[in-house]
Amino acid sequence: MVTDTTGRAVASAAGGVTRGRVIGSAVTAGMASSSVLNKIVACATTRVKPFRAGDIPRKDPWYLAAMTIREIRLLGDAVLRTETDPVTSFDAELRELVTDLLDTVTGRPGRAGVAAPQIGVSARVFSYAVGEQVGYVVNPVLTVDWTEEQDDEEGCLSIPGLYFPRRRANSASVTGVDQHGEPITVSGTGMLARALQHETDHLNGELYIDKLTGDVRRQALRAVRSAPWAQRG
Ligand code: NI
Repeated sequence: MVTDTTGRAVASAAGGVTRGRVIGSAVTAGMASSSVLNKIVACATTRVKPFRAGDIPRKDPWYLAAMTIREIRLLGDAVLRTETDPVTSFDAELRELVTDLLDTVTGRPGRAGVAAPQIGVSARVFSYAVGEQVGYVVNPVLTVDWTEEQDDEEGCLSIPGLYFPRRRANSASVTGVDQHGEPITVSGTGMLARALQHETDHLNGELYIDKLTGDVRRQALRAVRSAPWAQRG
């Protein structure tokens, strides 16, 4: 694969710019031949893993171009209704899943969380991105505090374009492990608490519309049925 360790040349080539630097090949600033560029573009459109410091993605433009933003499975896809398996192997496959979940949640604006089933993987892992709080949890166990409730509108990437008020605990905490099996805890209130509850539900095959009631539920079911993306099954 023709790239450097930062993925910078790949991103530049993908954007049609020829100032990329590629270690160990003929490409130097301003000299990219079309054949080499073709190779670089081919890499960019298949799969390129950029350098990453820690688990939090950098947001430079070149980095975004090299992210792996996975396609989101939509309501009607059986994987969303399947209870996920706990992660037991803390291997390269898990690291790739974690990277993809982080890329997929941070690579588009307005995303608060992505659960593994939403990218077609039936494993107990989700990522979240609420304000400055970005991360992931493997094998999460949810604890909620119903002392205060919230009833704001909620949405889901797998049910695109629709939002309905959904009652949630205002405070939630998730314990689990990181990609190396080390214990981690994520706690929050408001939007983060909502995201932790929503994403853990995904891992149990549950979607937020399942627990709507009354008129809101009827509205939601009607809207889902007539949504342009709805899969009939
Ligand atoms: Ni969702």
